[in-house]
Amino acid sequence: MHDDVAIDTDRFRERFEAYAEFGATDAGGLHRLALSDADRRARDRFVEDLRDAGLDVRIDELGNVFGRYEAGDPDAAPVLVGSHLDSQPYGGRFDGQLGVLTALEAVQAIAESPVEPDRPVEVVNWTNEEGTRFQPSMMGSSGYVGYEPVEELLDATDRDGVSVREELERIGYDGDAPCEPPEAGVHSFLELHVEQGPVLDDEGVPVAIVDGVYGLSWLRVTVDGEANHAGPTPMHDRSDALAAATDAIREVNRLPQQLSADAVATVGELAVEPNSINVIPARAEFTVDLRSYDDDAVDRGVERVEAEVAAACDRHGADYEVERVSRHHSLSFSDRVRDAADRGVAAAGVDARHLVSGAGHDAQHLQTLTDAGMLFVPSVDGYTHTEAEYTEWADCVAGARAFAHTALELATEN
Ligand code: HGY
Ligand code: MN
Ligand code: MN
Repeated sequence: MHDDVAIDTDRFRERFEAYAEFGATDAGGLHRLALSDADRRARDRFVEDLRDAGLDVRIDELGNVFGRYEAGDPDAAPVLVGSHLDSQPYGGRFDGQLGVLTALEAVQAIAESPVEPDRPVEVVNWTNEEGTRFQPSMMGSSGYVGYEPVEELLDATDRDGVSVREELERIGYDGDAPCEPPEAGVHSFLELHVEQGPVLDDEGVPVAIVDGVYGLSWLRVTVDGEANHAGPTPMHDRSDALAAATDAIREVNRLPQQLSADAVATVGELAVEPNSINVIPARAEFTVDLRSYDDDAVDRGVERVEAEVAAACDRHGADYEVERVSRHHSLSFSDRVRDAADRGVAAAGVDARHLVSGAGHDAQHLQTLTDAGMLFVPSVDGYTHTEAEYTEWADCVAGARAFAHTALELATEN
């Protein structure tokens, strides 16, 4: 166990406040959609900080940004540490950003410590973790582990038809490095993230070691009816797309308790065409986000959503299409990283407990490639994906200390 890695709390805080300016909202949150100009400004500052820290910078085809600390055996598989800099629309400034800056600070603290790691350590900012502008979410890590083909991910488009490929070129992050692990493979991956739930804050515990992540399915449902005049068209003579969609959405919201104790379902997007006060809706499009730690419950949920959409459209004489946008499986993180985290937390002298994550994270892709794990710090009142997201700075520092010690455990274990 090492107890001589020190977080530079001034540097850490200064950086956090500086990055929080890139896409800052008036209410103290972040509006920094993937590959937007605000994302570019955060990326540019990140590259600058990596270089100032003496790290070798590499940008891959999907815009993932790596800073490599050349330590120990240069041919050894590196430890990867990091998270994402993109945010939700009007989201919080801790989700993702805290993880990237904690990883950078930890690597600098290790480099400044008397301990020489046995292997390189790479800091990473993963492209488009949130998946709000471009689907699927966790895009950069998905391409990196080979879960989805890089070419397909580059062709993903946003609501305006702009592709990932075009935006990467526009902001100058269409990197040359292949989007794949190094020849030597990856020794392990560690990510710090805000809990995005109330448990740590309720219990007054500063850090969690994450045991696993829920399974997740995203669906996009399109319902097509017939536009007509809202006045003279009798109710029995309509094919109202929005009425069919809302029938289905009501059933989607009743579904979780029929699936598993922890299942959740969310309809986050709804669009109506022509969206006119006196026209019967011709088209309604909505999304469904289904999650549970019980992966089978997610699959059963997808089947049930499709059945409820079919039944509602049948009742309303409407057509429909259900697109299965993405599917991420629930998983447990590796014992090796969780054990290193137990040692790291002890070395940092930080109180901790274990938790499972309802939110998706890049770490769940990395777990399919190597041994991965996560640390959480509290979200005050559990708020996240909103400007109200907040973590006490003392908890950010405790998390960074635990993270740095855990990363060092991984970088020096034989
Ligand atoms: O959807 C999620 O769980 C993550 O915030 N992208
Ligand atoms: Mn996140
Ligand atoms: Mn998020």
